[in-house]
Amino acid sequence: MSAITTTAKADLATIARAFSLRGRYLAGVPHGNGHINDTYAVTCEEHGRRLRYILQRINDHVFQNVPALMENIQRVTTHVARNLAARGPAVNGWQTLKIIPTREGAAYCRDPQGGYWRCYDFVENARTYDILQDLRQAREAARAFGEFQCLLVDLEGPRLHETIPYFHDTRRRFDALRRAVAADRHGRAAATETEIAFALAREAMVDVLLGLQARGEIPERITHNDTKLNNVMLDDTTTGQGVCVIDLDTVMPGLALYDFGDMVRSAANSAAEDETDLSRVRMQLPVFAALVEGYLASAGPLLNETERAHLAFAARLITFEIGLRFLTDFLASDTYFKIHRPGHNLDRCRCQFALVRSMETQAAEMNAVVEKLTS
Ligand code: ADP
Ligand code: GN1
Ligand code: MG
Repeated sequence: MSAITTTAKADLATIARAFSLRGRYLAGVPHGNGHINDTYAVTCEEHGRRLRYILQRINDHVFQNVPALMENIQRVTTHVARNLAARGPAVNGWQTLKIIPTREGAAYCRDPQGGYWRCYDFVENARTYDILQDLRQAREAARAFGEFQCLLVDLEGPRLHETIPYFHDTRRRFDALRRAVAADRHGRAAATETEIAFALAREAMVDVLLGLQARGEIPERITHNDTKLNNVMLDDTTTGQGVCVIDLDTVMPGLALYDFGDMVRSAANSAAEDETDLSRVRMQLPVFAALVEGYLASAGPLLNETERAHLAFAARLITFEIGLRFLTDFLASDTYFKIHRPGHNLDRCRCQFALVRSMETQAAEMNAVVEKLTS
């Protein structure tokens, strides 16, 4: 059922050896819960010491220009590393992802089937969470994503490549759903009438941030664009602090509000992203407040008044947008997001829409939190 392709163990060892890893290859095992790439933790041994790396097959169905994507990541990681070094040694234990080049010095290699592979240093003494454990984690995760935006404001050179054009164009996401419903190529629309009606009733939301951007009221910035909770590593030994922002495939021009919104979608949900008992799905206001607090602590000075005024709305919009995407993928017979059971994308969609509803009923409280923390 899972779209995870099984890479034979022997292949993984061969691919690992294409990179400049230290030590002797011991093992490689699937790692993490990403929906897009195939991720493996690789262990090597050097002088009796174990070292780990992340080896990833990049999803080239989703990312159609891998060389451009890797060029972005190289520029971004080099720039963040330089800015961190300028701040002095290991300020707050902050790190950036480090690309391990191939033995030929390239940022990625290809396997005999044409698959694209890259390798990163494993960020040790830290981990990601699919579900938030406490308010401190919310503050730390949001602070780290905000910090990441700050570290990129002075990125020099040409505009970054758009690795997925119109990624957060909610109007296009909405229209794509409408087209998928009309085509109904896999006969799945009848099972989703309630969700389709929920989506269509909220069309008015989809143009709000696009309109503000078109009118120049909110600026384009370099943003992460995939700020879900499990894309930031938090120290799991002593401090609990944000250590490293990962999953940089979608770092490109975007809106700060999309980044903030996706933090709320993924961290403030009281349940898992694919929870089927919708009575358990709720937007937790104290978590929202901790996210606002953490995000403002780092990115606050960057934001203009219009951005600040739309923080709560952005959370609702992005949750709606991801719900639209899960539903569209369900109707298209699950070709984009990895699934682990039949109907998985529909379950995810229902959960996102339940979260949207929860945010709608708490909109006034969410805005009051923002007002209090920004005044
Ligand atoms: P996807 O695009 O599929 O979400 P990610 O790049 O987010 O792929 O990687 C999937 C998971 O692997 C992450 O959520 C994280 O748990 C883990 N991971 C990724 N990169 C690293 C790294 N450099 N060090 C440690 N763990 C990592
Ligand atoms: C994907 O790659 P991952 O699992 O961190 C997706 C995001 C969605 C998210 C929903 C490139 O994120 O846009 O919000 O799933 N990434 C891409 O969980 O489409
Ligand atoms: Mg990820």
